[in-house]
Amino acid sequence: MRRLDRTGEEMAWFALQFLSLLWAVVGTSSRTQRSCSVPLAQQPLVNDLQVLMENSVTSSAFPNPSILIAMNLAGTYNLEARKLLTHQLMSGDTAELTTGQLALTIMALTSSCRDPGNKVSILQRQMENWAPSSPNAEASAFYGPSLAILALCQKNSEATLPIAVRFAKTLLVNSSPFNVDTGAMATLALTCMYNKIPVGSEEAYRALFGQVLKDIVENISMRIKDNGIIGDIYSTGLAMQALSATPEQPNKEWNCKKTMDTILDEIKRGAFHNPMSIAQILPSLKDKTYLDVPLVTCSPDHEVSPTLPSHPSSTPTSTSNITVTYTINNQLRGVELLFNVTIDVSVKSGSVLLVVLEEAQHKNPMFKFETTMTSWGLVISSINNIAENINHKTYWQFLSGITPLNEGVADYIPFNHEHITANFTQY
Ligand code: B12
Ligand SMILES: *[C@@H]1O[C@H](CO)[C@@H](O)[C@H](O)[C@H]1NC(C)=O
Ligand SMILES: *[C@@H]1O[C@H](CO)[C@@H](O)[C@H](O)[C@H]1NC(C)=O
Ligand SMILES: *[C@@H]1O[C@H](CO)[C@@H](O)[C@H](O)[C@H]1NC(C)=O
Ligand SMILES: *[C@@H]1O[C@H](CO)[C@@H](O)[C@H](O)[C@H]1NC(C)=O
Repeated sequence: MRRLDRTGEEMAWFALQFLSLLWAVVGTSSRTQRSCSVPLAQQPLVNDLQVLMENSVTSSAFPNPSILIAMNLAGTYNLEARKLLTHQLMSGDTAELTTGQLALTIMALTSSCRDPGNKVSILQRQMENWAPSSPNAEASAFYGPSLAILALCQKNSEATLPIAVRFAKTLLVNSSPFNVDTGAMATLALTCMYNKIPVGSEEAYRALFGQVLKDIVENISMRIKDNGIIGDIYSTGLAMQALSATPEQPNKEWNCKKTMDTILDEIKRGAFHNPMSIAQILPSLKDKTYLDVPLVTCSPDHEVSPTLPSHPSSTPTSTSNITVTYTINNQLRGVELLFNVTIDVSVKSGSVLLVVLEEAQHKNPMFKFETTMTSWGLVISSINNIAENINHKTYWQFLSGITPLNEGVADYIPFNHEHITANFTQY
């Protein structure tokens, strides 16, 4: 019996190998040799990260489509979480979503082998009416539309062609400062379109997409630092996807292994604990890109158990307090409302910045603030009655000294005597 089982297993294994070989030959458009893999010895680290992300899914949490995409691309461990999140996204109200969120939801449902139904036609209509807010819109204004073109391309590339052409031409003439996250997402979207234009049919379209891809990839490549980080550590995952999928290579060759090694070091350092940050890095750690979303196969009995993660509670219960200097500064709105005030607050060492804000608010009502929930967690949307405004492109930017923070208030841990400023500014 046992022998027979083994033979069956082996045959299945060989069949699988053969299939994946075939897949590799057929599906060359999204697979490339440019990718690099996580060394075997480091895989438990990546498993732990995935478990951390999957365990953030609860019935009360903000349903985050990026997490479902990452989970499905990586191969889900926690099938309950997958089921719950898929259900939440299936039954969520489409009308409340932005273009980018709708696109992510479509890709998430596709990655769970669900039919996104009329969500696709709704998104298509939104994109047919899309125009950048101004001729020189800030780069990040293209992030959501990039997601939309990627999702639509995967569903119906032919109908998406005119939309994508308009999008590409708009990108070509835009001259606002380059943004790595946005450039990476635009690269994935236009690579999908590029790959789906039949060779020889419409050379002009291929040339257009190729040209824009070349420009963006060159800009991404200029943001590669000596240690391999592309932009900052939180844009690197998306940039890796872009560089490994694009048909247009940058002039300067990208050392994928160096990038991978530094990211693994950052993971060890604990830099990726926010579930959304994991969702954006995990595909690259698993040698996948968002272009693989339509290729996910869903077999219900495919459950993988990771080696149980050992999570030593890395929060030493320190009793010492630190002092943080906190300034709120509005030089932008309402002549009679301008303020620039500073307070010193004492918080337990190891507290996140949000605790500093709460303590400041408690000590002086002028520091009162409001938050909004997003896929990355809490955003500070208003301080001292001055609120961010999309139409005015205003927001509260957080800085340490004069350097903008690269994490939000619920993740960033201030050090003793740090000077944090919340500055009301424009993007
Ligand atoms: C556009 C953008 C912004 C815009 C958002 C408004 C707008 N115009 O749409 C603005 C300029 C306001 C912004 C602000 C900040 N951002 Co920002 N932002 C982005 C970007 C490029 C795209 C987000 C997007 O459109 N997603 C697509 C839609 C469909 O998804 P969504 O979930 O609905 O998007 C919302 C959230 O992403 C949210 N958001 C944007 N940034 C941040 C940051 C934090 C900490 C939180 C909690 C939420 C949040 O705003 C989006 C629109 O509502 C991402 C890049 C990325 N890789 O995700 C960075 C990114 C999310 N931002 C980041 C950061 C650090 C910030 C700031 C903390 C910077 C600072 N020093 O002040 C502030 C937030 C401060 C605060 N008040 O709490 C980091 C987060 C990294 C991390 N580990 O937390 C990212 C990943 C950029 C990066 N590579 O470093 N951001
Ligand atoms: C990228 O860089 C080139 C010049 O190197 C520039 O012309 C182009 O507008 C930049 N931006 C984008 C989004 O490609
Ligand atoms: C705000 O106050 C700080 C000191 O409290 C000062 O250094 C800074 O120049 C002020 N900024 C403005 C714009 O007034
Ligand atoms: C230490 O920080 C906590 C908040 O984290 C605060 O409530 C407490 O008052 C502080 N202790 C001192 C001595 O300042
Ligand atoms: C704060 O915001 C104002 C208004 O946008 C801007 O002029 C100033 O340079 C900003 N300060 C810092 C330190 O970024």
